[in-house]
Amino acid sequence: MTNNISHTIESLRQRINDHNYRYYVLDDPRISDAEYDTLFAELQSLEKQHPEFITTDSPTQRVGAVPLKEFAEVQHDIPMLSLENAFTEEDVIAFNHRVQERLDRVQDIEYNCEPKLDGLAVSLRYEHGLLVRAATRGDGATGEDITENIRTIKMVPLRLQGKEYPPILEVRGEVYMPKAGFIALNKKAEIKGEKIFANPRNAAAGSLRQLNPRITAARPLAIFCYGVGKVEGGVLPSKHSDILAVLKTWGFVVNPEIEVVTGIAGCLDFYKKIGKKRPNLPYEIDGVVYKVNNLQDQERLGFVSRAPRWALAHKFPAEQVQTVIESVEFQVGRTGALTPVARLRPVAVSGVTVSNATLHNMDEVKRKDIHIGDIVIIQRAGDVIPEVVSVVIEKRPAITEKIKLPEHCPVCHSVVEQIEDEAIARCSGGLFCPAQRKEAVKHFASRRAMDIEGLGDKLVEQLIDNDLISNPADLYKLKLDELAGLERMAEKSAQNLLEALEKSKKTTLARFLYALGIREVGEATAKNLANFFGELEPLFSATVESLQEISDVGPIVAQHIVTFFSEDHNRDVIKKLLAVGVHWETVKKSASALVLAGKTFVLTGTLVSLSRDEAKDKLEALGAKVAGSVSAKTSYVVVGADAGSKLKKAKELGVAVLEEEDFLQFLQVIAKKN
Ligand code: JCF
Repeated sequence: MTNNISHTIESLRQRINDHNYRYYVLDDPRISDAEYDTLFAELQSLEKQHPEFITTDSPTQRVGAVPLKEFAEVQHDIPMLSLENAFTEEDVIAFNHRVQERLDRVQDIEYNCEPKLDGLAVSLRYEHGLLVRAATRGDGATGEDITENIRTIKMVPLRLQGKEYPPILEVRGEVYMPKAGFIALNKKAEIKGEKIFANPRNAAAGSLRQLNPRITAARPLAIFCYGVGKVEGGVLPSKHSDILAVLKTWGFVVNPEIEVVTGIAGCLDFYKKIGKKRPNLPYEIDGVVYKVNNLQDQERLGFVSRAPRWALAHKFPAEQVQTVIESVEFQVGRTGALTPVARLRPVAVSGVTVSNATLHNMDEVKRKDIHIGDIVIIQRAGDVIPEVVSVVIEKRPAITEKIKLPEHCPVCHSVVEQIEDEAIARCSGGLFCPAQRKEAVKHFASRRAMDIEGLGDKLVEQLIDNDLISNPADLYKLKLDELAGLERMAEKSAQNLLEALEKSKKTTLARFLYALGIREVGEATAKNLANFFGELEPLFSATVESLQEISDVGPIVAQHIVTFFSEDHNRDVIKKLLAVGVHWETVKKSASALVLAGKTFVLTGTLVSLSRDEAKDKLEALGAKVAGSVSAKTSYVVVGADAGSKLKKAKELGVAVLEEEDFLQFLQVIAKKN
């Protein structure tokens, strides 16, 4: 009897999954919504009577029961790359040239073309056909575990169709919010007086970053899958387009606009065709993506730092509109840089009201000959801050005002320095300048830095304006009553903030280094520094020369790092941060970052001041290999007393020989370098 019921339940699930597949993947539903709802209700009722048969992949189980406390980190098996951008036809032609050159091919290349969605890249991991984990892209190497939220998206199969899928399958795609859903969501939010999202991308991002999957479930999210990541135990087709076709058979939704074309002409035709269709597509796109279709070719092309050489995002031009510059203000950034910002008569650009635009710097103002009162063309491209493209000179009014760089910082009144040959003017006030303090603290607290939840920009400004803090270390000294005394701050939020601060103390060296806001040290460089040094202390005495051994660190960044750590103020803040309990686990140095990586040592004879094992440990800790016999590949032979045949062999082969004293000195020098 129970066997019978479990059978009925299972067959209902199959039918529902099949209808889902027909609806979303094949776009060919066979039953009405009402009939579908009936099946679904039937399954729900049976599962209610027999909860022992509920499985997590049942279509009724998309929404998890409890909200999460936080998202766990997910390490991507294969990095999630981003795409190189092209803005002009020339860029695309150059891309195709590079591809042909690298492949040593004169024939036209076959490309897989697709619309480029403006959403969020995610990774979906299936084990034996069941969805086990979904993650955001994050920085490409590490993302956040958003499994519970992804499960709520009906277009994502919880269980794969068919049988031929690999036992381990990671599929990648773009989660987005369709235009209609976005408009409906904002309408509802407006009625309820809730937050309005600026655009569908932000709405999709905000919806996926909910700790409570019930909220995500109520948001109209969708997905298009565009590729695979880690695959184990199965063989996939050898063309990208065929992989997409097989993904469809397993239940993944792939964009129906995707086409395979030949050569650059095919790509540009596709671009034009999709550009025409763009206003009528039910989702926002910001360009198209071209991918070399042959996977063997993809492999040969490889990738550069963050993007594959076999793919290109060809962006649509940003929407441009005209408006008036009503005034210009100068903003002071984290590093003291003064940025002229135009206050505009508000206009709508790609669905967003814009009232400010950056003028970048005074060189740009001069080059574009921008005056206050001018009619200008502004544009907004993706996430980028709106910018002034040009002045409509024939519409210039009789009276306009020239834009002048202030002599004194608008915030702290310190002298403004303009270094010759540098476009950027800076406030000389350093951390005496509240603007720089504010920006430094905002950066310190940000999600990719110390990730202090609840410490938003407005609050940082309040804290500094009220003299409650003057540097990041002061944050950790804040008291409940101080916080609760602030305007618009409830006791509960104050308590939450203190908890978030406490939580943020446990961090990683890479995050900490990034959080310090050293000029030109972004996340990637911070990570490289952390991997290379493994701890903080060596950075205090690192030199411009030694820093340049780290990948991505050139002379300028190296100088910024040295300058930063040589400033008393900065050392002091770091000391205070460590004293209040900011900490991290020691980073295991990656072997290739160690100074003796790739070097082989042979130890022979009796050493006096340390045992051979100790010597071996020391060498290995610096990345060296210690071998038993001498060969042409040996880098150094370390000889103690009574060394025999190995010393002789070293001399024959011309391998460098270190006596004990030299060796000890060598170790000392090297240890410093590391
Ligand atoms: O639609 C997209 N935003 C999109 C992003 C499409 C793709 O085919 C992508 C991508 C990011 C990386 N492919 C890669 C490799």
